[in-house]
Amino acid sequence: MSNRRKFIKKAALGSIGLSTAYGMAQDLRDEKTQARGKSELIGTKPLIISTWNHGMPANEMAWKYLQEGKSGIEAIEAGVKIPEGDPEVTTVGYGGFPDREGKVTLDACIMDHQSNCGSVSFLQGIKHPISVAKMVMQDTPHVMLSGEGALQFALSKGFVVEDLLTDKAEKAWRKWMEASKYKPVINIENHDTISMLLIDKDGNISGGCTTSGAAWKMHGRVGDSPIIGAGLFLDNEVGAAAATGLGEAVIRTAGSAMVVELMRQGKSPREACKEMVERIYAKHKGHRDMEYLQVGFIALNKNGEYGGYSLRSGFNYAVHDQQGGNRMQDAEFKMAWED
Ligand code: SD4
Repeated sequence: MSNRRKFIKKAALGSIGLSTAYGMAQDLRDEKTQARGKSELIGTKPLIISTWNHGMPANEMAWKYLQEGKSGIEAIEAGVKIPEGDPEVTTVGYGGFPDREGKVTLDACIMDHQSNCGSVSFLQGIKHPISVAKMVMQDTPHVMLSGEGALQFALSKGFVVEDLLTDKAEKAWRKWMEASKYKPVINIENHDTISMLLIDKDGNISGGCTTSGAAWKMHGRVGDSPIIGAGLFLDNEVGAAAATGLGEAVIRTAGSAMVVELMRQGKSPREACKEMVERIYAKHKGHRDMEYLQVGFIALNKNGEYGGYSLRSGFNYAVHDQQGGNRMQDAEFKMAWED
């Protein structure tokens, strides 16, 4: 029997005997997963998915952590720290493109299978905002710390302030200043947040998201990425979703939370991401953001199905499981880049 069939059989067997109302809903979802068959992507647990090409090295590290028996949260943190620390990645952490005042300001959040979550926004001078977000989750009574307060908290935890503006990013900013027009270039300079979702071998889900946000944003601007429900959301009974793209559009529509709710109603991860993108498109017809609007979602569910969908072409994500190893997957999209 192929691993895939074994997995589906196991998923079906796992659902037998559940007697609560939730259990019945779970049964239905399992049948749906089987009925959807080959038209959907399905992996084996553990399964990790991450946005964009830098998801590959991030997945690799997260996978290593899971193999060593570390928790989902530890794996997420270790994974996304790779692009956070890479000066060549101009959209996350160190080396991220700055705001219009030349300041690198970072947003990040993390969430575990028990719905614990932590988040930092508008954080400056700290290379690994995901680690600060994790400490907000674990060591404070709060979910979200912002700006100066987030920085003070980080310092109290032993983080050190570093200059995150690389020569490359500074050069790009000075060039942008020549015309200083805010018109994010889709898929190139503005839309490469790393969002990572994983389901571990026991079926527990966790997720994280970290970004330097939209390049050339107004000082103080916070995007969707640190906002639980917008840039990231998960419900361990259902699945997880995360966003990339123009954060304002994702916040307006509570993007990731909605994708999870659509999965709860029985949609596959791909179908849920698609419906959310369609909804964002419909809501933004005639909106000034439409000219440069790009949004993409990735999602996975409890049964190991996963998928992604974006408004415009060019969005991809990295997938890692035992069966298929670490690989890139192009997301389906609504329209081509130039439309
Ligand atoms: C933001 N959503 O700050 C982020 C940017 C992004 O891929 O996703 N980049 O709006």
